Amino acid sequence: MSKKVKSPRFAAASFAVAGLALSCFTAFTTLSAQAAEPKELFFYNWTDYYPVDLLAKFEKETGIKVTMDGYDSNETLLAKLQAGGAAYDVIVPSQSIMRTLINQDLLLEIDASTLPNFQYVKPAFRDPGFDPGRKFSAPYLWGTTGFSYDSARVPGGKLDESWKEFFEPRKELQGQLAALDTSSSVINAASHYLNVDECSENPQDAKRILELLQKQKPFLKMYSSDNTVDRMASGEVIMMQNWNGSTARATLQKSTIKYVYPKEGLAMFQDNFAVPKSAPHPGNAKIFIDWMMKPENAAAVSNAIAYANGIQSDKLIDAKWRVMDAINMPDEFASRLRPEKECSNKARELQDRIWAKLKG
Ligand code: N2P
Repeated sequence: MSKKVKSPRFAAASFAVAGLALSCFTAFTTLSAQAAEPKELFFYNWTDYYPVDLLAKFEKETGIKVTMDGYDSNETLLAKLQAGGAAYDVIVPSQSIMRTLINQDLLLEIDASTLPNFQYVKPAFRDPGFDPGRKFSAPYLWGTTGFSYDSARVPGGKLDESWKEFFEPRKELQGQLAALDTSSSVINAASHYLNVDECSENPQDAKRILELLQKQKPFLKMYSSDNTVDRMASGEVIMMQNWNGSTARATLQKSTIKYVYPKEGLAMFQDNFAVPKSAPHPGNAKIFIDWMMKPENAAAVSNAIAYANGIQSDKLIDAKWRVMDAINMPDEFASRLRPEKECSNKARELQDRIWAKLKG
């Protein structure tokens, strides 16, 4: 009864009321000044991370037509932007690549806190360490990356709350599991299991991670970050590394599916809207980002795809999610959450090498 959807503990900031009134005025003039842009928007987002019917609502209300394209990792997003030439208006980076995007001058300053609907942002999401003052981003969804399994198909109906079940699977489950095809998610989980820093620059740590993953690989049916709801719900696999939202949706179709918060720790991500410097329609991007901070629109996303958002919209969230452990994390698991960190270039290169060797 006392369980609640938790907000990640990002640094909170107090909000000056006088500043807010001024900000709204600035935002209004900025938004109207850009009315001359063609009414289109290119949205580059994580796969299966935005309900299509909500896009239709946005198009109807604003007349701006949205084209949405998908990716499965921050690595892919970063590489696309670094390569240049990508024409996206709104992107969805996690906190773990925000500083890199800002430092490499890849983001447009949007001053999200001056947009009218910023008033609805939860205090814990207003002034995060990765983007002080929300100059470059607005909050979208947050969640965790654990693993899920079908309790009807495992021996004894229960697995331990440990990454051991996933990385060193029991005989009965070998060949019946999948890992995400998102290098940082796989490496983060392996690091947590081995108790090494996920941003380690030490080649010895990298070696241990690679060995663990190489030993696990023959037991995997696949690496895939697509179709994460249906793969579990259809029974194609018995266990898989999974995001909490995908698991929750699968659980609606098959109630025996469980989500595990491994005792060794699991990644917590906070995803954000941002606008690349190269965006062809920055004005439309701001209109979209502002529209998404309206509680009813943020809640529509959470209700459709089952991730918590950073907007004051808890009252609008469907009861069915509020009773599900994957979304409504039991209190005792809070200490297991590991907010995704921003790794150094050296650590990232090491991770790229692990991944290339594993997949090669
Ligand atoms: C779900 C995407 C989860 C986003 N398809 C993780 N940052």
